[in-house]
Amino acid sequence: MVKKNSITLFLIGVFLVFFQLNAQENLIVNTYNRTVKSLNGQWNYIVDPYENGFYNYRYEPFENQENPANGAFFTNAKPKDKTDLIEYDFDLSDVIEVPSDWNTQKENLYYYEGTVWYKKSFDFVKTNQTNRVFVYFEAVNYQADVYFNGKKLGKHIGGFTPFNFEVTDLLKESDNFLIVKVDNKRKKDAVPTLNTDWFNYGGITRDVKLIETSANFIQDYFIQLNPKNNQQISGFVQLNGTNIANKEVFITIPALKIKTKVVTNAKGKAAIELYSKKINYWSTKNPYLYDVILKFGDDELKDQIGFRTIKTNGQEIHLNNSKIFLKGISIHEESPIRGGRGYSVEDAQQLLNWAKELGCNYVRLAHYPHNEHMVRLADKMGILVWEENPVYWTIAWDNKETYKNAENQLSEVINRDKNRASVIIWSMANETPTSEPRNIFLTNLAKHTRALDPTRLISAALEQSNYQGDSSVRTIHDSFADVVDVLSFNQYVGWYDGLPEKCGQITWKITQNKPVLISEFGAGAKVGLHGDKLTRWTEEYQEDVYVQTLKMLEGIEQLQGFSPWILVDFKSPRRVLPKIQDGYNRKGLISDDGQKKKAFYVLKNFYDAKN
Ligand code: GCB
Repeated sequence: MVKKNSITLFLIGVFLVFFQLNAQENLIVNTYNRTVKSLNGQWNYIVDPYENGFYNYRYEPFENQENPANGAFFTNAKPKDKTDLIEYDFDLSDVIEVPSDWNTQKENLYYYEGTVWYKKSFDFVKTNQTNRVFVYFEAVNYQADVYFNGKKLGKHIGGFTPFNFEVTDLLKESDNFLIVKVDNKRKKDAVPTLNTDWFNYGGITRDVKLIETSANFIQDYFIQLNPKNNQQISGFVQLNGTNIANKEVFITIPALKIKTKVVTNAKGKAAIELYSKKINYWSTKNPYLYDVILKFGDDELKDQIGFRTIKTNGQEIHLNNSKIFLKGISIHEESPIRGGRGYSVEDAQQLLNWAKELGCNYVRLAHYPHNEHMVRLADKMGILVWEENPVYWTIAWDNKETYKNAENQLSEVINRDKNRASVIIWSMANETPTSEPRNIFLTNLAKHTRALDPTRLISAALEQSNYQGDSSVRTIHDSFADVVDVLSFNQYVGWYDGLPEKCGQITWKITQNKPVLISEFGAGAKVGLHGDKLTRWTEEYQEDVYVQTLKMLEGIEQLQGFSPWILVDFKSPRRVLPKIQDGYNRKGLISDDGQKKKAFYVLKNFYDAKN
C-alpha cells in the first residue's frame, strides 16, 4: 500500500514537472473539439525574396522601429490621398489557399525558398464581452512572424507543429488583418538542416483557427492510463486565466460512470487520478475511445480518449500486457489526392486506408510531426503510431540554439498528441552520425521527453554497421542504443548495399537486450516498369528486395516489427533521374498516382499471415 502511494506520488510529481517545463508555451490543446472560426480559405500574398517588406534600405527590421514606415508590410498601409507613396497593396495582390503549400499552388513558386507574406482580413464579434480570443496555427513552414492589426504577436520556428497567440486586446469587430511572414529558407543550424530527402514545401500548410474562450478556461490536460497501474487513469488539467487558483474542474467519463472533481493549485493546475476496474482497453483490434468531458465554470470541453499501456518487456513490446508485433509502413505527409503537402482529413484517410489494406497495425510518421488528423484517425482506426522529430542526418550538434529548437519542436508535438492512445513511440532522430556532441544532444532530448511523457516509449532510427569489421555480420554500434526503449535502425541491404541476393549472406549480431524495430528497408521502382529481378527500377527488383529482406530479418531474434520505406512515392529534389525519378523518391509501394506495385502484395501477404 505504501509502495503504491509512493508510486502515485512520484507520477503526480512527474506530471507536475511537465507543466513547469512548458509553462511558457501556453499551447491550447484539443482545438479539434473547441468552438472555432476557421481562417482557412483565400489569403492575399506577396512574394518577397529580398525581404523588402521586413527590412528598410539600411537593412534594419522595420519592426524594431518605433514608428515603422509604410513600407513595412505588416502595417498593411493604404495611401491616404493621391500623393501618398506606398509600393505594395495586399488587397490588389494575388490570392492563395490556406492551408496548403505555395509550391504546388503556384507554378512560379515550385522551387521557391524564401519569404512570402500572407494576409487575411476578417470581422469577428465575440459571443461574450469578457471572452478571450486566440489565433491558432496548426503549422507554418518554416518560420512564421505573426502580426495582427499592425502589431507583432510573435515568432514561431519549426514547420510541423502548432502554436497560438492571444489577440483579445487587439481584436476589433470588423476589418481585422492578420499578416504572416512565412520563410522556408533552409539553414545549416535549423531543424531540419540544409540537407534532407524530402521536398521543402513552404507556406501556411495547415489549418488556421480563431479560438474564443471564456476569460478563464481549460487550456491543457493530460489524461492517460498510468503505465504502472492499468486501473488508474492519471494526469493533470491546466487552466489559463487570471482567476484560476483553487478552482473546481469536473471530469466525467460517462461510459465508466466516473464523475469527479479536482481542485487547482495556485498555478491553476490539478492532478487527476481516476480509478476503474472496468476499463475497455484501447487496442489495434478494439480501438475503443471514451468520451471524456472536462468542465470548469462555463467552459466545457470534450475529448475522445483511449486507454492502453505500452511497455517493453525484455526483447518484446507489450500492448496492454500482451506481446504485439508491429506490422508497419513509413509514411511522408504528402497528399495522395493532390500531390503537395498533405493537410486534410481526406489525405489522412487515404493514407491510413492504404496502410490498413496493406495489413498494417502500425505506421511510422516520418520524418517530422504530421497533421493532427493522422493521429486522431489512427486513434479511431486502431493503428499504432511512431511520431518523429525532424532531427535528420547532419544537425548542428554543438549549437545550443539548434538544440533548443529541436527540443521545442518535440515538446510541441508531445503537447498536442499526449492524449492519443495510438501514439506509442516518440522518435528523437533519423540516421544521425554518431559523435560525442550528437550523443549528448539526443540523450538530452530523450531525458526531456521522458520528463514530459512517462507513458510512451522512446526510440530513434539509428544506423547499422559491420560487426568487428566483418561485412557479413551486422550490428548496432551506437551508444544512443543504450538510451532508447526500442532499438530501431534503417538498413538497405539489396539496394544501397549490394544486390538483393546479398540479404542471404548476412547475419545479425545485436547485443542489446531490447526489442528491435527495423525503421526502414526498401528499394526504388517505377510503377509499370517490368523486367528481370536484377534490373534496377523494375517492380520485379523491388519485389525481390522485399522477398529477400523479409527472409533475412527472420534471423534477428529480437525483431518485433518494421516500417519499410515507404507507402507512397514522394517528392524529393535529390531524385533527378529522368524518366524514372523525375523529382520523386520511387521507393513507394504505391505510386504517386495511386497504383500498387508488386512489392505491395509481398508485404501484404507477409502481414496477413502474421499474427
Ligand atoms: C533513408 C532516409 C530516408 C530516405 C531513404 C532513401 O535512410 O531515412 O529519409 O528517403 O533512406 O530513400 O534513401
